[in-house]
Amino acid sequence: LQLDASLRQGLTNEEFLLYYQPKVDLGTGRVTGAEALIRWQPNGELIFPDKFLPHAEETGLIVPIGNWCLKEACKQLREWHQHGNRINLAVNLSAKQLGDKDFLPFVQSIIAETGVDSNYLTFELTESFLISDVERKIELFGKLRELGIKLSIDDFGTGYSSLSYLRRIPLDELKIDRSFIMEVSQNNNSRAIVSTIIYLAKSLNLSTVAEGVELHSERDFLQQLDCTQFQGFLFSKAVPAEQLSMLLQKNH
Ligand code: G
Ligand code: G
Ligand code: MN
Ligand code: NA
Repeated sequence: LQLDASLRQGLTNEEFLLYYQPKVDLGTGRVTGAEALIRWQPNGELIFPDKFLPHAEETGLIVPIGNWCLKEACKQLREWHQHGNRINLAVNLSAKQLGDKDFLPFVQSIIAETGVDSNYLTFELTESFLISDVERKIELFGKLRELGIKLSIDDFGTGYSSLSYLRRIPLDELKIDRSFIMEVSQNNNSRAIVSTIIYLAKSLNLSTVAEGVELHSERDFLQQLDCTQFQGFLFSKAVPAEQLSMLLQKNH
């Protein structure tokens, strides 16, 4: 397939890059972290992941692409830390990446090679991860956490899994899906769902990140509920590494 060949070429020609969306602490208003988001720039034009990740996921190319992202993210995080910006960085993982036998040794080798402090790394997983092979994953998650890596559930509340995994899987964070945040100003049900997720997370000792915050009213609502952090256009969209560095300067 055409797209397949282009993506492979993209890897060899280093056409992928990472953008970073700031994560803002709702208590202090400071940028305490960021989420790495892949972009593809084959010929000047910036292509967003919805145009190529579903295909990469289908063909398995997500494994080398996702592994590239992880390594690039670790290099960048190490650089920020060297410049005194001790932020956290979240990386999205695909189920196929995590299912790869060599994933754990790969993570270990990246940490060793880049010299990154893995206590500042978060892996974002979707609920679909937790449908199959749960025992094996609990073991793997335990090993990742021994490395200091935090585990977060992305798009929380939109998947098909039951809540029972929350009892069994070692987690650190829930990310509340943008679809709920979008509606908190107009919809009582969305407000109830968001406050219940935050209450649930607190009871389980998990931190919470609200996604897609665009309005002051949304941020104020989340702050009242003691949500930990937010991401969204209200503060910033995803930006290139140099621009995130500038946002971090304003932190000081
Ligand atoms: O900002 P944006 O359009 O990039 O993000 C779209 C979605 O693409 C994200 O919600 C995320 O789930 C997915 N995504 C972005 N970067 C990566 C990545 O490096 N790996 C994986 N598996 N998914 C990613
Ligand atoms: O990891 P994930 O699926 O959540 O990626 C976030 C996606 O949501 C990206 O496509 C990103 O561009 C988008 N996004 C991030 N913040 C906002 C926001 O405040 N509003 C909207 N509409 N989209 C956002
Ligand atoms: Mn994410
Ligand atoms: Na998300």
